[in-house]
Amino acid sequence: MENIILVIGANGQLGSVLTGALQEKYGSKNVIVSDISEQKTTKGIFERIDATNMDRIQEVVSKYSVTQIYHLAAILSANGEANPLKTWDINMKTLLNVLEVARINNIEKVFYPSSIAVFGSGATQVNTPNDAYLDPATVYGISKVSGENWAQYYYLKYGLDIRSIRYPGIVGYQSLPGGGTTDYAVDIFHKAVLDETYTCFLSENTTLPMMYIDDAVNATIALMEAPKEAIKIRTSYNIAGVSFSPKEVVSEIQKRIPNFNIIYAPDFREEIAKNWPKSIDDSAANADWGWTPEYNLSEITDVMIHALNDYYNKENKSKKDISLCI
Ligand code: AKB
Repeated sequence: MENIILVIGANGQLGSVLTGALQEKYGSKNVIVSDISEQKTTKGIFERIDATNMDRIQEVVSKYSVTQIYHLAAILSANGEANPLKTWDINMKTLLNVLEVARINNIEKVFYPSSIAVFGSGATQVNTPNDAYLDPATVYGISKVSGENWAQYYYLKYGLDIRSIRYPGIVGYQSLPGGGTTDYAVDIFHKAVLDETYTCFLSENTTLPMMYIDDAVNATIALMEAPKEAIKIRTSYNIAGVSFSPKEVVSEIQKRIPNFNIIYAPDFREEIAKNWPKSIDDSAANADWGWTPEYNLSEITDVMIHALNDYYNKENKSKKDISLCI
């Protein structure tokens, strides 16, 4: 049977790059691109979906005889704190709608993104294990812990083949993140390339797990393509890339742009970050489906500065156009 993939939330930071990779792998005609906002970054078949509306998901699934769903829509950690009840409502309603549509339509596979935000002060912060105690301090984290458990419930109760990854902060030049605690690690490169001072909302020594976007995309596709019997964890897999602090990024940037300047003005996101791991134990992902990252901080810095220089030099673009630069 041919794979027909529906990507929900395809305009987001990960979605816009992952969708392109899926189109390349499975063919554009087999990937249905969807988002609550109009088509932005990717070409191909587009359907506007507000995932809080189950009937609309069902309509698109029926129209294209969808066999796989990647559900990427969510409100992230920092934005989520501005309106906790709305965040809970949207993050949970969209997931439950996807799970129900998947169950009713015998969807072959579902992908659900979780996050390092599931961890809180009860987890060891260095090399945080997959099965650490989960006591998140943000509503986004609470929704992801619940989502992981709902994923496992649908797997155990209905046999739905749902797979999940706990992403660290994602760094990429192709798209901007929206409302997360790790967003600084993208914003900083834009400011550096534009010769502007960056005001950082985290403290200089706040270390967080991060990952280059190509690694995140590769991990997602590797997990989804692994044989079913290899998937032993049905809540969510830890995956690690590289851990760094703002100070360490600055030092890498200054090797390439010596005049780059940063000011530290930590805000509420510092408190969120302080509760998250500094590094991640991803040995289960490695053992079960062969996960290994490729990019270290120096390589990430090279590729970000190179690509953003090209981007800004080319057409005198402004930062708000960045999502169009793939
Ligand atoms: C965020 O900062 O909220 C996200 C995440 C780690 O899930 N990037």
